[in-house]
Amino acid sequence: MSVFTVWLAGLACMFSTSVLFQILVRPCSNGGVFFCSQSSTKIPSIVSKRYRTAYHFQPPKNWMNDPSGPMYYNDIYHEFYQYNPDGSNSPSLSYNIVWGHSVSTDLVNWIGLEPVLVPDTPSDICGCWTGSATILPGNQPAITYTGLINMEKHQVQNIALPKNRSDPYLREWTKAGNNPVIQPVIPGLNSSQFRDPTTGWIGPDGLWRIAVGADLNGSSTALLYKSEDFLNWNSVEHPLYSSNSFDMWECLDFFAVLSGSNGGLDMSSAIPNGAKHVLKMGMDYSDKYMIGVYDLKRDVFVPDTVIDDYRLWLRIDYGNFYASKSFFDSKQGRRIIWAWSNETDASSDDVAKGWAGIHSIPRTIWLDSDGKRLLQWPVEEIESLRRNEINHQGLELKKGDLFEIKGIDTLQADVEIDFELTSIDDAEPFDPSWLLDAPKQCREADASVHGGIGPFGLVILASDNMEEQTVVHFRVYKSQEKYMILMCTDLRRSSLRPGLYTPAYGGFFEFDLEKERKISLRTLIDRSAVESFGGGGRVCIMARVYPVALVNDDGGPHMFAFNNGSATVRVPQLRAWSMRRAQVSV
Ligand code: DQQ
Repeated sequence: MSVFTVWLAGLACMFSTSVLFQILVRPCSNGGVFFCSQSSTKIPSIVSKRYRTAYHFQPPKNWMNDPSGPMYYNDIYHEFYQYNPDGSNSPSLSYNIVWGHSVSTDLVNWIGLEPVLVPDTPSDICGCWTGSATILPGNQPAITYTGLINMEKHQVQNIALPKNRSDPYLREWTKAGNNPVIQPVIPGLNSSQFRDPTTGWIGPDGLWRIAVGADLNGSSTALLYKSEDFLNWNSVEHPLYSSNSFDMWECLDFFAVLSGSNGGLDMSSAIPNGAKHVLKMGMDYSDKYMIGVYDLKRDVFVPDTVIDDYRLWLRIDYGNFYASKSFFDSKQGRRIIWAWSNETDASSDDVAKGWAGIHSIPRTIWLDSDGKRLLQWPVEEIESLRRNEINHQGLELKKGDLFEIKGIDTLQADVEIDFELTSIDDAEPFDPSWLLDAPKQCREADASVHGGIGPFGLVILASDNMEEQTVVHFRVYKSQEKYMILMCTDLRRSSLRPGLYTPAYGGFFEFDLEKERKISLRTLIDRSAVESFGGGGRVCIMARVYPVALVNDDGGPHMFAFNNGSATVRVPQLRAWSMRRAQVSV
């Protein structure tokens, strides 16, 4: 089937198709190889409703950061979040931050409620920071959270319980009378780096446990605490896990997973034999994780592999995705994770816009059948927003080809595309040192650089003249016995607007191309949010973009599938939908 390069006409410069491609992906901007003309595009104000996401969660106004204590309780999903009630900037050093609250029955449409935790007691007087929720026996929900107790940022751990469990929305919460339930009294513990208690789990001795991230003698440590009643806590002499690779881990998450099953496990119940455990940690503004076992005798987490250099640790998401938190969804028997995605405009822009921060789409998360990495996929409920399906089959993308995807709302879309490799002989050699810095590889081998197999992928949110474009693409390399796929989301030409953070994000995943020739890509486009899932959710990349074309173009920005590698790539199936607006925090 032939592929159309639809915007040949109207371009100032005429080259052959493959060179044309380079013009299109390296347009009239810094670093571009081919220059057509300087941009004369007028940059409109960033204060435009068009940048506000339509189906990613955000409160009606102001600043939001970490998801805190997500849970499913009595038929309702609860989304708590770090919220600044006073404005759309990060409150200075997060002083006075509160727990915002929204509820949903479907993880798509949300009702905004009043904050549940505000700084009003000595144990949280300067801020109610991140924490978790646990469903205790007798269907009793409990929140564990960090309180900031003074301007020196000293941190303690607190408990809160619902005031009235028969209120279906759990609108009011009572702080425990014995707060703080945990103080930073361990020798060597830095009391200003001691926070974000996890969801509780029960050990074989019937006692509850939680972990708290801390800087202990300069090492990042998951401190372990035990309790009989969830109200009175004792520190355990040894940590759950610690590493000297970094000084502090934020927003720890500890959960069990079963290899070969995408079902979730409830940490409030006994974990079946053979389950693996995951320790997730926030560091350096990225969420990393280790897979291992929970040694019940020693009460420690033992990673399957210990890697000294944390740059090589696996990441939940390789983009703008931080402070993620997971929970067990007893309704569907799955584990769900979501995270904060910060704005990447200037903080003065956030003040002007009056809002800042969104949450990723809730994702089901599970362990791959080889036990080596987590897989993620948007919860199926999000598909209820799909409309106007378009479907293309049997496309063939030769080197330099672009295929325009038309007939859907390119600002609010869900795109699923399979790229089938016709041959794997052209794969270029893989250099293991690239694993240390995949974004660098995305910058150097970007979409305009011809490869053996790839780059191929999607160009989205592209302006009429292609000066602006966001590119999500893959490239295939051959390592000794396996194939390594690089997935990138390249924002470097995403906007003509000055003052934005526009990196190229990237991550690698192993893929058995001898067995499976199709590499899938799913991209959720939601105005200023671009959330992509590569290779069936092996690498996920969340990104924020502010194209001028999103405000200026009446016809809407363009979307293309492309290939710029020597090997022809087939697209056996391309399905895309417009996405309806969800009711978020009404
Ligand atoms: N944000 C919270 C902290 C957490 C940090 C404060 C991570 O509890 O460590 O808003 O983004």
